[in-house]
Amino acid sequence: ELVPLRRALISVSDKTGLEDLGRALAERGVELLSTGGTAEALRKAGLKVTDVAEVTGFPEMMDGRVKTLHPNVHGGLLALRSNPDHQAALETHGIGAIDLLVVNLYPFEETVAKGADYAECVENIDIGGPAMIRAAAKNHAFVTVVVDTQDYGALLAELSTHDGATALGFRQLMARTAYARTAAYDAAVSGWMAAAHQDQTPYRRAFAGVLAQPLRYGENPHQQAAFYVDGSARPGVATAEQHQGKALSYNNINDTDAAFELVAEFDPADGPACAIIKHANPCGVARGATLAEAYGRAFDCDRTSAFGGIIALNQPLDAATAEAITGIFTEVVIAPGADPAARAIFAAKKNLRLLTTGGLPDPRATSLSFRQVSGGFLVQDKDNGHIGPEDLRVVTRRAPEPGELADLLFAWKVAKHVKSNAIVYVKDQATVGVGAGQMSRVDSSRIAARKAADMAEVLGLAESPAIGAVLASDAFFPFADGLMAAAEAGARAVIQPGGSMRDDEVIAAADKAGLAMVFTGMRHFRH
Ligand code: 93A
Repeated sequence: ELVPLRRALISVSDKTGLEDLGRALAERGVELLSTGGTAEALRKAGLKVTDVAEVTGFPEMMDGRVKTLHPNVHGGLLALRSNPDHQAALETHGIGAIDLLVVNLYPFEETVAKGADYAECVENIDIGGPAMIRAAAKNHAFVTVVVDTQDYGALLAELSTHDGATALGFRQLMARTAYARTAAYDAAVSGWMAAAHQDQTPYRRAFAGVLAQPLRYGENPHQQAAFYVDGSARPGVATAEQHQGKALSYNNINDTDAAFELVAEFDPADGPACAIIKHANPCGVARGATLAEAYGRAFDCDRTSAFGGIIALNQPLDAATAEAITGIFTEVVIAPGADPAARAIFAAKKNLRLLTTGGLPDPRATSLSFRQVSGGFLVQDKDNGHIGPEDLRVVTRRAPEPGELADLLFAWKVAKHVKSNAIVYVKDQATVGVGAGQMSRVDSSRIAARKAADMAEVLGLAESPAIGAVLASDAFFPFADGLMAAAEAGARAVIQPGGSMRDDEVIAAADKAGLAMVFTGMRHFRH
């Protein structure tokens, strides 16, 4: 099972750690073969290298498109050392066996991420590299393949352990890693092409991400987990810079994403907004004259649930907001930026993570969302549906007043980010009661009203803030009961998709209670 390394082919775009690796291999007497740039770097380091062109008998040609695609390379990688016919073929054709392949690919993902044009992205699709990686990985019974600069250390440790050889277990591990890399690479190409050709339909493309970080555990401590990124440059949790605090957990990443995607619905040009998330649902969302006020109003919606929550802001964190946030325990704050005074205030809170993103994502941009089911996964367009005043249909005798209309649109944006069945009460651009994730809409309606009553109690208000508030429902009311619960709680206006068989009954109930109701014609299920 131990295979001694005699001959290595190194062809790397990322030259990190190359010199040390080349030297360590040379010291073990391993012969080095390399492609142009890699050979040059190794020679500069004073090492002896054979050019791949010498091995193939062809110069690297067509701007490097054809360098290693040759039987003298692929035969050397694929020949079974245990098979006499293969050994005879090597001999007949003068092909030397290759025991170690070290390749990292043209930086396709990075080229896309930096916004390169179409032709440059195409040129950065590596062909020879993946071909060699797949060949070497197939022949892992005899060949060692390394595709990540991070694994150089492990390779050298393996060689030390086995006196210049590798064990089968190590080669298998490296082969698995290698196929994961080529699969992810092709998926990145496929995903980029779909985007470049403006075809985001969730088929005719492959899906994969690049491992960004293994996580300490998953949703629960007995679950293993990892974070994969898709290479998109979109501002968000995957691309954010973390300034302090321990590493994000699985749940943190999930909740931070939910928080930031929600707050991004609120254009900073219209003023500051804040969203506080617990278990992927908002427990408070508000606008304010200042960012600190927006936070305070979001916090007031449900002070109990906000404890240990995740806060997203649509504008850079300032000192006043930072000060207010440190009043209770918060897991994560994510914002487009943070000024130095705010950073200084947070620095005293060691467990508070601060993430900055440099901007807000466009909530109307297209992308895909995934959900795992047993035996596969579902893919769909991300819900980037958007409703403006022009899309609304007034269905009641009374039309919403301007203030109500602004609150209805606010409530609708929030409802889109609440697990179904979602009922959201809003007053003066702040949530005052959220009912989430119930199996029956009328239960969500009752919970939202009860949360508003709780808010009155906690804040010592004379009456429930649901009185005179507006309400959004993510999907239609199938019966009048959910709407009647809202009217009883004091709601004055309702936004909902419409489309129930009993719309007439629901509209009649709204008219009877003096409510203004608008239909959006679009629903926002979120399961
Ligand atoms: O253009 S290629 O697909 N054609 C090839 O035959 C080939 N062989 C290796 N690119 C090819 N490579 C890639 O060149 C490797 O995957 C590596 O990323 C890069 C190293 O080139 P250099 O040694 O000149 O820096």
